[in-house]
Amino acid sequence: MASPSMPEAVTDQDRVHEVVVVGSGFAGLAQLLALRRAGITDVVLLEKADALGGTWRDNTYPGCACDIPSHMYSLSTVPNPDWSRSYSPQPEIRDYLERVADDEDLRGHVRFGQEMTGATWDEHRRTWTVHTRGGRTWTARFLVSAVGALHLPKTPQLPGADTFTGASFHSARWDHDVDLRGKQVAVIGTGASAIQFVPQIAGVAARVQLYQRTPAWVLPKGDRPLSGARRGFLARHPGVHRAYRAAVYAALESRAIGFHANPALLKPVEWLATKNIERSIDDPELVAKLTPDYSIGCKRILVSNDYYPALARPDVDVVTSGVREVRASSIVDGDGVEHDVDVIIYATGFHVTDAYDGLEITGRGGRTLRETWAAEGMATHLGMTVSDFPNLFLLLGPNTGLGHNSVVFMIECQARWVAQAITAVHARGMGGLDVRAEVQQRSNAAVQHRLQKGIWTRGGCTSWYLDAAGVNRTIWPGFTVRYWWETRRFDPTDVEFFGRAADAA
Ligand code: N01
Repeated sequence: MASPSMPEAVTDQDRVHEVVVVGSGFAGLAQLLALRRAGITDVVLLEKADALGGTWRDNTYPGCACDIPSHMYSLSTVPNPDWSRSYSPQPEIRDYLERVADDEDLRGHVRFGQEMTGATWDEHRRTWTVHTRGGRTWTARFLVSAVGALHLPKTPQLPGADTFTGASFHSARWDHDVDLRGKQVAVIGTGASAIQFVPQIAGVAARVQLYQRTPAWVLPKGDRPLSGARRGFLARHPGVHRAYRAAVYAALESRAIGFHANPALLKPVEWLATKNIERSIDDPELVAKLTPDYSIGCKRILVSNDYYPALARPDVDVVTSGVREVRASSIVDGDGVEHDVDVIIYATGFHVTDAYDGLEITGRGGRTLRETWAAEGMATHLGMTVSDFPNLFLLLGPNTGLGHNSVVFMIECQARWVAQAITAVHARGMGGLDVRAEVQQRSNAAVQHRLQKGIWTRGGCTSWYLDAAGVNRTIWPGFTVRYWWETRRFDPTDVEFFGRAADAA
């Protein structure tokens, strides 16, 4: 806010900030913390909504919870010994992020209601100008996009969907005003979101019709309440809590051996998942419908204790013939059978490899990120920097997602590296940095080479990990410890520094 003596023109919004961070989920908050630790405090965080939390604010569907153990799904610098369960429910994770902002005094950086629509690099001033919906602009020397990898819900255009007269919504925008009691509810999709909420609405709705295109591999979830005594003990003994976190991390990381190094090691896991179906469901026809025909790990492995029991209920139908047509109050399935429907819930995932397509991010030479990636694929260095987009950093960018461990770990590696990169610019008194094209090319080629050996390429499935050309642009192909190693120290020889800071805007 402008101080009384400050001319109107030099408001917080108009002046050149050191860093603008976009998004207030785990990534945005982790970035604020890492920048502060590096002594960089002139930072504004733009948040499109009126509350913090990113995906953990937006996803409020019944049963929404973490499918990674809670003690690894939190910031290492802001440990939380107080998780109530081994896999925490969404409200607890959202509250944790609110608490991080309060306890770490981060709220002063946040500007709510500021949705980035694009950003433009000014070569002369060596600044980024961020455009927000509503026509405002924000200017900074460095721009960190922490908008998230799974934040734009994807709703398929089913034939006739616009003629449907009942309620319909995407699971990531759950409409809590729609009362499902006694309704005929159609659920489209059987991914990580659907398997969490279907057990919650089964028995509430009169009937649930679950439209499954591809079955998921589902393992039992080792979810249990964590006792007050145990939580108190971890709170009193931070060293034990750190050791516990390390043990959970090691257990998760060991899964990577099967994913990356030797997919044959996943065979026993596949056997366990098959037994999980057979143990929960008696009907052989349903067992056959729910048994995937691709290798486990090719898509994200899901965990649940109540999904299969819900599907075994007499008031839940699994429809595998597809959706031929949506009518005013029904769905005609692929076999031509018409099902009455009052509510349609789309659990159909997110725009992932096209998540940046809607943002006009214009770098050097007036070329947008969308044009660059359309021409060359989503190539980056370490998922964070793109050549000809100087002073821009992407958090959870291409090929830094995980199928086996906590993305919060990746986020913290990135936030630290970004702070180091900005510090390196400052230390040299320069205006900015741009990753060398050959470094990006080498780095990207190495990632793609390793992906060829992984289960996602050889597992016999298609998934949202792949872009339109079938190239995996989502997953980090290796142990996360390798990513930590590659990002632990910013290497100044990877980039070109340019412009004396004194000459900049
Ligand atoms: O989405 P998905 P999600 N007609 O993309 C189907 C994270 N997450 O929201 O497999 C019919 O996995 C599609 O079918 P198919 C996590 O990373 C984390 O469930 O493409 N069906 C699939 O079954 C997760 O992986 C937590 O054949 C259509 C489903 O819709 C990611 O979010 C919790 C269709 C989409 O599944 C996404 O999960 C929840 C169509 N036209 C989510 N289009 C945590 O706990 C799509 N489908 C951390």
